[in-house]
This record gives sequence, structure tokens and C-alpha cells, in this order.
Amino acid sequence: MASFTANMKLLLFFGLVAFALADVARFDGNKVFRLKPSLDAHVTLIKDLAKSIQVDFWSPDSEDLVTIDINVDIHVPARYLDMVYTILEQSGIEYEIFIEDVQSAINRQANSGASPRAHSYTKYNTWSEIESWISSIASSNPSLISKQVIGQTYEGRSMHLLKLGKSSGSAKPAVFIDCGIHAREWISPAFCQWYVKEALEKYGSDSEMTNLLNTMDVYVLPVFNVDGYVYSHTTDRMWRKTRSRLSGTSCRGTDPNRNFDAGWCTIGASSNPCSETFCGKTPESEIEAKNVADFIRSNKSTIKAYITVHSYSQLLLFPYSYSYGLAADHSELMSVAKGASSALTSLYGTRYTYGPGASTIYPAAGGSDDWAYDLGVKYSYTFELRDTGYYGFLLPESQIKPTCEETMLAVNYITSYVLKNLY
Ligand code: DDK
Ligand code: ZN
Ligand code: ZN
Repeated sequence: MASFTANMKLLLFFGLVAFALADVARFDGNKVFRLKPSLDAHVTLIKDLAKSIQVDFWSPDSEDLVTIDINVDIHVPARYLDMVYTILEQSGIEYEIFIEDVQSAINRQANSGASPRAHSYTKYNTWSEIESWISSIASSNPSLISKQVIGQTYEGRSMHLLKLGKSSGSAKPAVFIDCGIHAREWISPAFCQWYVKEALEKYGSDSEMTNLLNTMDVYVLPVFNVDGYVYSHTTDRMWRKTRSRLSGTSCRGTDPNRNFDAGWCTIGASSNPCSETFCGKTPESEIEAKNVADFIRSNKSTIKAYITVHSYSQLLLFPYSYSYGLAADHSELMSVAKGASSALTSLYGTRYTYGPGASTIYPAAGGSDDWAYDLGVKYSYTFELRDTGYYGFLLPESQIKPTCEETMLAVNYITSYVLKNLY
């Protein structure tokens, strides 16, 4: 009897394991194409294709954002390949294959080290690794770093915010940096972790970092969209949005970078809950966006710069994205972007394009950078880190270190500029 129960338990256990494994999205044989639409007919065709089959847009991030003469990177499930080849050949759209097998690229990205993996700055850490790292790093150097929780996510996880800076009696001017607004852009949280490590290491030896942390505070939100980040590790590597539910649809999630109250849902965003750029039910309908907006609003008098980190495309963007109109501080924002980009390029030659969002990448309303800028945070920047599409979101772990090192130079350029121009 006892052994029967034990066997049942064992069966149940393996059944659950098998179920859990079966539940993870697989991408065997899927390919990533780069399309180069050069005619209006090509654009129409790409949009029609997206309507008839399941295509995962990598760049731009939704079919709604496809226009003529831009590169369009799409991830196509294996079962549609024959059809897609036929359509592409017939239409005469110029195309290349960027990733031959998405599942092998995912496996290659995630298989460094078979033994239980601990936190490392040169790998893509899971949320639980990041959460324990946050606790230990915050207690490592209490005079330079502290942590707080700015709220809970939709699924009830804590949004941890780190504050770097030498404690002083009075309120210091500050910089706010967030990573991981979009789940699948794994290089982004890796950068925030790198930034914290570097800041702590450099304080006391490097005069630039010492001055920065003596005079200013740097808030770092290592992962903004925690629920999405977890889901991209456990279930669907290509997930972008939050994980919130809405009545009347089985599609889940809102694009947090379309959910801010800046020209909300007017352009480059979708009101369709199934779209990758769904703007949400209302501005700040996503609790994660509301938590960040509430924090920045309540520290509005001290926050001088806002930096948000995404991937991929190698861009440094600033307002506006919700409009083609130039920001009041356009020329200053442009010259800081230029300096930051050339600092970045100086290390490994990585080329960045910089400029206002609407004309440099695509018009997109509801972004955190435009919202922060209109609130009064003048130096508001969006990074799109490596690469330009060869690996896309599946950037190998071997590129974490060089990507973070070069990005540090750009971020340090911006923060030093802000520091020099405080008063
Ligand atoms: O959210 C996007 O689509 C990209 C990063 Se994946 C950035 C768009 C430009 C900044 C929008 N305010
Ligand atoms: Zn993004
Ligand atoms: Zn991006």
C-alpha cells in the first residue's frame, strides 16, 4: 500500500515535470529574416502576412510600425517557412536570413555551465538570482548603496530600487536608470547590474565616479518588468510585455513603453490587447509603470536625468517619440547624445545612431522617456543596446562584458555632463 502511494507520487511528480517541460515554448527550425521593403506594396504585404500567420516581430517591435525603407526583422515559426519563402520570392522583397534556427540560438545563449548557476555579471541571471544579488550588494556597502521597494508587480513580485551615492545630510540631485522594461531584452538588466558593480568598484579610485556619487545619487531599477522577465525565462523567451490580464480577451500584457502618459496611444502604439505594442487600458494602467511614475513624480525636484535601457539596434534616442516636433532642448540633447555615442564607440568601435525617437527609430507614443521629459527631467535618454540584428535579442553571453563596458562610457558621459551643468 505504502509503495503504491509512493509510486503514485512518483508518477504524479514526473507527470508534473513533463507537463512543465511541455509548457515551455520551443522554437525548433524557426528562422529570423531581415526584410528590406522598398515599395509600398512590400509594406502592405508584410502587414498582411502578419495578419494571416503568426509572426513575431523583432524589429520594429510590431507590424503596426513597419514602414518603407527600414529593415524589418521577423521571427517565423518553422511551419510557415515554405509559405513565407514563396511569398518573399514572388514579391521581390530583398531579404536575408539572420538566424537559421532560433531554438539552437536560444540553447547556445543559455548553456554556459551545467552546474547550478550562481549570480554572475557575465551571464543572464534569473530573477531569483538578481533578487538575492540585490540583497547582498545592498548590504555590502551601506554607506554607498541602499535599497527600497517601490511597489509590487501585477503578479505580486517586489520592484527593488537601488540607490547609489555617498550619504549626505541634505537631498542630492539624482539620476534615475531603469532596465528591463521589455522582458526579452536580456542585455538590459545585465547592464544595470554591471553599472552597480562598476559604480561601487570605481568609487574612491576613479575621480569621475567618485565625484558623481559624492554630489549626486544614482537610482538603479535593475528590472522594471519583473513578471515579463520571469516569463521570458520560464515559458516564452520572446515575451516583451507585462503579464496583466484584461477582461474580454485571452491575450495578456501591455507594452510598458506605450503605457506612460505622454501622447498616450496616439501614434506607434496599438489599442489591440493582442498587439506587442498594446498601450494598455489607460495611461499607467500597468502597476509597474505607475510605480515608476509615482516614484519619479515624488522625486521630481531632485531627478535631473532619466536613462532607460533597451535592446537591440544600437541607438541612443531622446524626446520626442510621440511627435515629430523637436524638444525645447533639442540641440543640447543632441550634442550630449553625440558625445555619449562617440565615447561608446571609442572602446570597441561599436557604431551608434543617435537622435530624437520619432525620426530615428519610429514614432511611438506613451514612452517613459517622453513622459519623464515632459515632467521636467531634461536629460531623458533611451538606449537600444547591441546588436544590429545578427543575434538580436539572443545576444550571446560572451558579449555581455564588452556591451556593458562600452555602454558605461556613454552613461558616464551623460551623468558627468549633468553633474557639470547642475547649477
Ligand atoms: O519601445 C520601443 O519600441 C523601443 C525600445 Se524596444 C524604443 C522606442 C523609442 C523610445 C520611445 N519613447
Ligand atoms: Zn525595449
Ligand atoms: Zn528595442
